[in-house]
Amino acid sequence: MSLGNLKDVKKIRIILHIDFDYFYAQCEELRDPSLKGKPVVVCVYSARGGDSGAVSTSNYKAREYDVRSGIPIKLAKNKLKDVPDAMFLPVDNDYYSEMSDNAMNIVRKYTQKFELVGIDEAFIEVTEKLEHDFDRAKELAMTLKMELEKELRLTCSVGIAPNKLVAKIASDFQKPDGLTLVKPEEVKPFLMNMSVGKIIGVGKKTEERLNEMGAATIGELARINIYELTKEFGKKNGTYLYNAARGIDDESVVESESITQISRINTLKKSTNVVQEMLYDLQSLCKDVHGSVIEQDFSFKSVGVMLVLDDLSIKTKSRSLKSPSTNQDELFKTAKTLLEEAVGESQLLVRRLGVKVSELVSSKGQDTLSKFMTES
Ligand code: DCP
Ligand code: CA
Repeated sequence: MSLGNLKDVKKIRIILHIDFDYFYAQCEELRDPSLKGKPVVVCVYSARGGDSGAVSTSNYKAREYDVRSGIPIKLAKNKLKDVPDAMFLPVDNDYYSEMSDNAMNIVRKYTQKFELVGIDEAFIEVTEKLEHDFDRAKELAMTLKMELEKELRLTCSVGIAPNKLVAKIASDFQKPDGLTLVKPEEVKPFLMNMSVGKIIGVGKKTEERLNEMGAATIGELARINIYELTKEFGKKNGTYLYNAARGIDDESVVESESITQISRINTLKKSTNVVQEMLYDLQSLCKDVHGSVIEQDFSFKSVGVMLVLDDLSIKTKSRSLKSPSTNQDELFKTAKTLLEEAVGESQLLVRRLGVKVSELVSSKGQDTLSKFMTES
């Protein structure tokens, strides 16, 4: 290999886009496994009451009936009117955020170049870590998928490519539970027959306009010259489309703020308001949270508990410690006191129980942010 080529290899990045499958609906299946196999529709009911509002997302069974994000709930009910086991559930944003935190904390462990781009998607860059080796990136993605499945029972789809644009298209390529690797030399053929609507930022309007200009696929878009594109869409967007059609995208992975908390949540076998009956779960949640704290070299200065009560309302309590701790017993004792207080203040049964630690400090004594900044 000539020196020039070697330089080019050094410039090539390896970026993964991770996107969780039918996220809200998958979270619902997790807390109620009896939903599995049934069409599940997660709904944002509007204040007007009844069935007014829109579908937030649906699982893949419901998508077979063409029930998708954004359609009116009434229309979704109509499409599923002959399916007696179809389930319509209200959104539970707190729960999805908690699941997202847990999932993203696992993803973050794989690299410091982590960018959160939505509740259920993230980019990570592993170029240096894997010494420019795309085959190793595929192995890393498989390990990550396995860990997410084992720890949280969540499936996701992963795209691996030399840039964010192609990685995002790749993660969408084989959904659900997909893994698509697009090596630099495969970028052009991969994009060729893809619809222009797959390009990040190309919405319905732009897609229609491009279709009118003779570009239904990305390959056809690549045949339109830059002058025509900038004339139609302006300099910035025209240039973006021109580059995108060639699989070129230099956007860097922008590191998101580092971890601020670590939490775990469990559904109790039986709803109860007797603290004694929750201690086994509390102990196991504390053990998991503590394990994650130690694994990531943190100590914590604040402990919290979260209770999901029988009417699905949420009660939280937290307390700051005198000094940062790594002690599992201190975590358990504090969480137990908080649990007793929380249960004492409520008449309702507890359905789900969560434990959280926050105000994380790296074991070297620096706060989390400065630790990541000095290491990056
Ligand atoms: N979402 C929403 N309303 C939309 C689109 C999405 O409330 N119009 C929410 C619900 C989704 C989550 O955001 O679960 C993630 O959006 P995605 O577009 O990634 O869709 P899903 O994860 O549901 O499905 P997919 O398997 O296609 O990724
Ligand atoms: Ca998703």
